Amino acid sequence: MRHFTKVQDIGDLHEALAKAKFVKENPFADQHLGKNKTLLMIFFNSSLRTRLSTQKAALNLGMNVIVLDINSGAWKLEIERGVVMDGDKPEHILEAIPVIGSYCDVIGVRSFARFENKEDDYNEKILNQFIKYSGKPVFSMEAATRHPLQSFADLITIEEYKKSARPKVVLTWAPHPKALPQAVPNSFAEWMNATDYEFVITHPEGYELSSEFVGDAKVIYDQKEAFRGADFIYAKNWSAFSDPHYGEVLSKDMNWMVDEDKMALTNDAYFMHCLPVRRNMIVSDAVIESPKSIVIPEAANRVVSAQTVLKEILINL
Ligand code: AN0
Ligand code: CP
Repeated sequence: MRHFTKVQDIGDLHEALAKAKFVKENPFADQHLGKNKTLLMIFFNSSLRTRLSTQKAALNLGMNVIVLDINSGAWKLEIERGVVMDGDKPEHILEAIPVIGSYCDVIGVRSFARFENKEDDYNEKILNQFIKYSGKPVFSMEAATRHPLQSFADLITIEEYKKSARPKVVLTWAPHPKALPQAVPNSFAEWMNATDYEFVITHPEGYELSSEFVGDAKVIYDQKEAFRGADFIYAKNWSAFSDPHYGEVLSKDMNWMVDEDKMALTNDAYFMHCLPVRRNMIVSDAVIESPKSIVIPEAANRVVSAQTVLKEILINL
């Protein structure tokens, strides 16, 4: 594996899970792999988990780490080619990327959907320029359409907690005050569809995700019906994907919040969320604090997913 941006890049999922298990049980077994290798993480957006877990993963592998927050301290970057740069952006991404590439061996990029142009977002305009112009292996730390390190950690977590071979996993939309990207639900759906789990997506009408990601998942508009018999409830807000409402908030219907009454409809399901989560919007205090909430071990597994991916990239350098 050279670049990691989507589920297909990790190869066979059973093998990937076995590799993740080894990494979790032997976090310092591969310290030699990263010796004198530098990871550079570049953030166009905020982060708590991704920045800390990916840095920890790299340190476990013996790597050196550089972190660049584009919005605090770096020059503002022009993304479009052909513009007269007489505005507030002193540097072009076409110089910045190869310069960044010359300082490191592996690059992690966080670059959310910008909701300015759906095609640019869904063509991964920024991430793909790093792949094209940096000369280095690139991995996504949440890009416009996917968050594969999160989805891999989610899969690892479900494998650890599942009580049957084919658990019922339900991805549910939940309300949020601001427009959020579709990357987390897209990616979660992509990874769940690569397993043999029973996978259901529930959301209000108008919040349909791209069919590329929905795949063969069952879409149920009645949230309570979707929750019946679920083994895992995975909550997430996202903004509309469909035209002409791309990137818009169409509903803040609090009836979609995950609460104890709805969890009571499930098969004693575990509650998951990628975090950060807005309490009493997405999920009630009682549910997120309940013994069935596994959001903390889920977040802890972000070190495991990042280390498994970084190890594969280092092996293939
Ligand atoms: C981001 C999102 O919804 O994509 C990051 C989640 C990991 N969330 C927020 O911006 C709140
Ligand atoms: N889940 C996740 O990626 O969190 P951060 O945005 O804090 O990195």
